[in-house]
Amino acid sequence: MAKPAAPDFHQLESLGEDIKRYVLSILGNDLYPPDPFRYYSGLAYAIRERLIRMWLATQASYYDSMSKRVYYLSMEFLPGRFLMNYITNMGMEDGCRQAAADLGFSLDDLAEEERDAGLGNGGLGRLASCYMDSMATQRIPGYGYGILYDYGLFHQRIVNGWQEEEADNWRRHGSPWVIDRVEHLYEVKFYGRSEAYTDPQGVLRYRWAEADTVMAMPCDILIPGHGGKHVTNMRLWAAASSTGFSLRDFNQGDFLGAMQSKIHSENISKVLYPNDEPIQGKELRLRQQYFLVAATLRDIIRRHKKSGPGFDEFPDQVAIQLNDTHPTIAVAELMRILVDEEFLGWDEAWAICRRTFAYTNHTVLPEALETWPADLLGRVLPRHLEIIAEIDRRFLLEVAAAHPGDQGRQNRLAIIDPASRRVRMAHLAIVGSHKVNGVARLHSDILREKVFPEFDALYPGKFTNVTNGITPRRWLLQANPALSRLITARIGPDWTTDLDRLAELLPLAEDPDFRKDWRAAKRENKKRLARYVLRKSGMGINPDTLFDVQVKRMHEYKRQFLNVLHVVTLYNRLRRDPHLAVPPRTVLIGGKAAPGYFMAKRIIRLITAVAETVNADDAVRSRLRVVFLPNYCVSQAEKVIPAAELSQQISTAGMEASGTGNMKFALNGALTIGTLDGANIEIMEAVGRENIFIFGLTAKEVEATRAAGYDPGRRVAADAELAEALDMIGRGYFTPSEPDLFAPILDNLLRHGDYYLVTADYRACLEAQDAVNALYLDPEAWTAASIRNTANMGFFSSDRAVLEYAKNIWNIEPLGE
Ligand code: GLS
Repeated sequence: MAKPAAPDFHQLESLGEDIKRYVLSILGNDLYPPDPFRYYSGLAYAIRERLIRMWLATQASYYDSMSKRVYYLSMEFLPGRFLMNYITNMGMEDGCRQAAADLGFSLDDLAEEERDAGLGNGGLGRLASCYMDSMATQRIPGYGYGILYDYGLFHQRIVNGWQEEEADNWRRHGSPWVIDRVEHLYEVKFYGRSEAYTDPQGVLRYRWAEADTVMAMPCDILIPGHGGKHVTNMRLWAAASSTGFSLRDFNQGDFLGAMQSKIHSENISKVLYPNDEPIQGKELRLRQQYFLVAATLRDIIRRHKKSGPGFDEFPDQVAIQLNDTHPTIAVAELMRILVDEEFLGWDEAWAICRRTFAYTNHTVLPEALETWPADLLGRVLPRHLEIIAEIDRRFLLEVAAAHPGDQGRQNRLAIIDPASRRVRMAHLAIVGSHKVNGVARLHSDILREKVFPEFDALYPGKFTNVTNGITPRRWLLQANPALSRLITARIGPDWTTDLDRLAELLPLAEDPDFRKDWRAAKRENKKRLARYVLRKSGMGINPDTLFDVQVKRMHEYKRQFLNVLHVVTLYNRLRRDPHLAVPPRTVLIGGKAAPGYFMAKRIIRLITAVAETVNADDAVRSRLRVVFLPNYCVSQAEKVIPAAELSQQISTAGMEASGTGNMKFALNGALTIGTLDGANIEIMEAVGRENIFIFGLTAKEVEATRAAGYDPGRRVAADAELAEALDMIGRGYFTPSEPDLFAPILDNLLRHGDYYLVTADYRACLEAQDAVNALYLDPEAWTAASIRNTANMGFFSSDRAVLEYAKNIWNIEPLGE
């Protein structure tokens, strides 16, 4: 029998009618007056329907192939907006533009109606979303698992120059992308106690008694791969009270008490924690972590049992990737399920665990390496603490066997720190996994050599590197239509799924016509950004200036302050010499500070103060402008990055694990000014030393400088421009009515040793900026360097990264067509 023709899931002909039908039937709205939000929603539902059909087909093919799957466990995903991503990945852009136009709208305006899904803090969550896109595109059978927070990362407003936080109620108007699966609820337990009992065979066993329960409801968000044939999903859990499901409490007459406990339960998925000061003491955060893990493992095991094989084959069917230490309690949970519920022996269960889990470390900042007080963990998860203690006991026997008599080593490696009685989640993750990876070569080296050297010695080969990547679909194809069109016109469309193909652009760097087109694309993006800035802040910026951009979370190690010192120095130079031979510049800075991070918030205030002064000064008016972009988020990044010409990646070397913004900028043809930190090093190797501005201390020099007892005072005394800039900031030049506002920043620098070595790298940074100016004054040479940046970024595709994970860590083959 002939194979039936593949169904056309896209069905563009009926799109316009479908949109109208959804406005009426789902939203319950009139078609008139034509409100853009309604039509955005109608379009979204029409796309959703097509996507669901394709997703069902993909899932059926997974079952048919019985393939091993990967589960990417992450407390954060940062997808941003979905609509345009779905449309581009499904190849429906032209059809949707037409349908929108027929209804009297522009597709871009409809897309602007969508609120970002901001369920992550920054790079770590965005990386998870890029990996989802790449797994779907590369046909790696896998799922993302996370939490459906009601409130994502806060919305940032700038009021009188200061950051203010507002709740991000992103689903207030509903979200067409979230598919609630009310029929698949799981129970998750907390508190209670661990109870020993003897089973009928006389074996001593444990069970979890008198626990509270919360329900976990799965909500799916679909992820189409590029080309639209393969659709996967992330499953995000929402907490629901068990009270709503068993009426026992109500029937006993305690209505308000029951409601109280309902609220308590539902709090679990209420809000994403900003990566603030220590969150380790926060019980709710621990409950969130366990909530994700418990519900996810139930789902994985359900699927595993459905497909047939026993538990000894579990690691051949299941790979679980721990995205940072946040979901590490999964190690103890899988042990609990296998030993207490499936009655496997400890050793057998432990072997399964280790073969199943792998752990990605994303930071070496000591405050981010999670530890939980053992008594808190034991109260919330009593049986898990016992299991962790047993894992620890057995592990320390291993350590003792390898290094007899070395008690110090045992104490350093212990999972439960004997001195503080805190559970070191990174140690649990390392011990319970078969692979541990860092996210850029330097970072992975630092993990092995500095952070976990004794683990590396104990487990040779366990530590490895997978340099991060970004999806070219969102970060070039979708975000930068002008450049994408130009690239595709020259080398064809295959670069979107095979980014190494961009290397075919290299010879075109020598072609003056191509350079002209390249500049025109950049200029179009700069104009688009200028319109956006005008709309959002009422401020005009000139597209014929150098767009110098630093957008990322505010943190001292990322050194936005060093950027400010450059701005102030440039300002001083321009005031002294209005004819200075430098290109006019627009400096754009954006980023959120954690709500409790005093210093980061003050640096935002400093940026806004410098901006006010500089922008009001007629003496430099056409030469220098400074803009703070409020509420940096994924959808804003999509406008900012394609317009950037200079990308600031200037962290203190050794402190930025990888960075991924650095990759997005370079892919879009911005030149990087940066330190030898994180993935900047690999970017430099890829694009060529002459196409990037590298400055400052290396990671090794940073270490040596700190060890030798760095004296910022001497450095400042020897550098008149630096002294002048610091003096202006310190004595209130930019905030005359509050002259002491920035004293804490200067104190940190001058009295507390300048831990982030801003003063140490200042002069080198300025020299690098001189080189930037010189090159920018030669537009042909600048453009050629810009083309070479884009052309050499193939390695940084997240397709490459997930294929490396699949081969070296998950042991999974991509599915065939
Ligand atoms: C981070 C690092 O700080 C970034 O350098 C890295 O690019 C990112 C993804 O690996 O992970 N770690 C973290 O806790 N937040 C991050 O953005």
